[in-house]
Amino acid sequence: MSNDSYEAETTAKAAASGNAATEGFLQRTKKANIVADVARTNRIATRLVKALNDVAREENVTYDEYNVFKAWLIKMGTDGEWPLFLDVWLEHTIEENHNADKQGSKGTIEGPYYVPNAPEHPASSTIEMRPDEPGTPLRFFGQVTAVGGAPVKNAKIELWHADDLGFYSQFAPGLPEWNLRGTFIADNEGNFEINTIQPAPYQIPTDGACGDLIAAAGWHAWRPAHLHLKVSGAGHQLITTQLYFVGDTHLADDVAGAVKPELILDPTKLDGGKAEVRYDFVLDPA
Ligand code: MBD
Ligand code: FE
Repeated sequence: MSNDSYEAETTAKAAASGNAATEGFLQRTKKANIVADVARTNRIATRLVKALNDVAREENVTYDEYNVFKAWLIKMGTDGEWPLFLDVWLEHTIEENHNADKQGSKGTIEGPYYVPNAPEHPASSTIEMRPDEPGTPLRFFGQVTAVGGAPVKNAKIELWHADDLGFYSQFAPGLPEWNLRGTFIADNEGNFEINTIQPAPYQIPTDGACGDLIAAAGWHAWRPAHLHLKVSGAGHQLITTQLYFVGDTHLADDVAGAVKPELILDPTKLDGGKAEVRYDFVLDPA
């Protein structure tokens, strides 16, 4: 790859990726699905407002602190970082609620960088990447079955992940549109084999409102390296998940709280610096 595109990636700005995530979210969200249940809205909104006031009272929050908070919330909007903030610090609880009754594979959060309709490929394929894509080549393969063990014929595996510098295509400058994003159609037995590269540990943008909070509170911005997946099949429920890598420094302190023991891969190292790992997905009935 050219030095130009490296430079473009490393000059990625929080507001650019934040606003791209905000735009994508607004385009995909079906506002018609919102159910105006006044009693439920009343209960949840009342509890949220009370929680804020409890903290303000118990911590004796001053006007100076209140104004810093107000300015920070405004910045969150102008940086487009509401999706990032919510997906990092709240989505894991929503995901637990959503998948509580599932028997099949563990899910975890989607995060802010999913893009639908990535280019489709057959069961055994290489994901779109640059000719000299940096990183350890990874052969990721497995089978998609139903809870009872029956293969899910032609299951759909959507995979997206960061590159070796921790950047996502369409959210950092200088990357091809579908770099390290693809939709793979498993064979008649639900088998798939995807060639990609191992992503790098990932730091959420530090130069926007979320980064301001992290710095001010003395937290860190790291997520362990991860593959994002959506796996689905006819007659089955879609599962959104992520897979991590054994030994990663940030498995135990993911800023997004989205690691589960069932989601940690232990790839086999092969000759020539390559790695391979099997992961089978189990889908719940629709
Ligand atoms: C990511 O790549 C991610 O997966 C999450 C959850 C938040 C920010 C960036
Ligand atoms: Fe991610």
